[in-house]
Amino acid sequence: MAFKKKTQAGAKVGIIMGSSSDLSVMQAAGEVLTEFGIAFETAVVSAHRTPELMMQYAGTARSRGLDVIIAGAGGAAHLPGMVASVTTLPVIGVPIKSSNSIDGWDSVLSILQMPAGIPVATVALNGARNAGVLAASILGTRDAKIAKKLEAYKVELKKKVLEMNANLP
Ligand code: RP5
Repeated sequence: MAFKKKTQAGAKVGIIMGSSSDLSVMQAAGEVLTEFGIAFETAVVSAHRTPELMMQYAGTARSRGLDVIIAGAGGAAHLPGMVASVTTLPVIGVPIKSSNSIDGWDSVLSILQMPAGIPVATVALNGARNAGVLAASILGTRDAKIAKKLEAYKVELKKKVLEMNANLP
């Protein structure tokens, strides 16, 4: 099945989402990966509306060179869990408060409450930025350059909090 996707050369992370309506949230994951110099690919893959495509995507992810998959979905958010059931790559799930979400809990619980043996590393509601940082951390376990960038990132975070203290009225 043909599908339109954007791929950077040597993509290590796959960012997928159930609908292009998820993109405004999911793009934060791509922004982080760009900050860390990690190549990624982006695609819309719907568990419910394109199940064959989802199977194809997840089934070929490792052989195509991906190391981590970030999957975002809203409402009855089955994409991350179903992808995790097909691939042995780590899957990070991003619950999204979408047009078909009641209040976001539906997406959170659909992604979080996986059966034993098929984990999805679930980040906060709309937490795509943390998904990107977590993907970088996974890659950083065997890539010293990424690990160094993560260290510098944490130093910056620390600085910002110290600045908050300095600027308290
Ligand atoms: C989910 O349904 C998608 O991940 C999206 O969050 C939500 C709404 O999809 P659209 O109706 O905007 O295509 O499967």
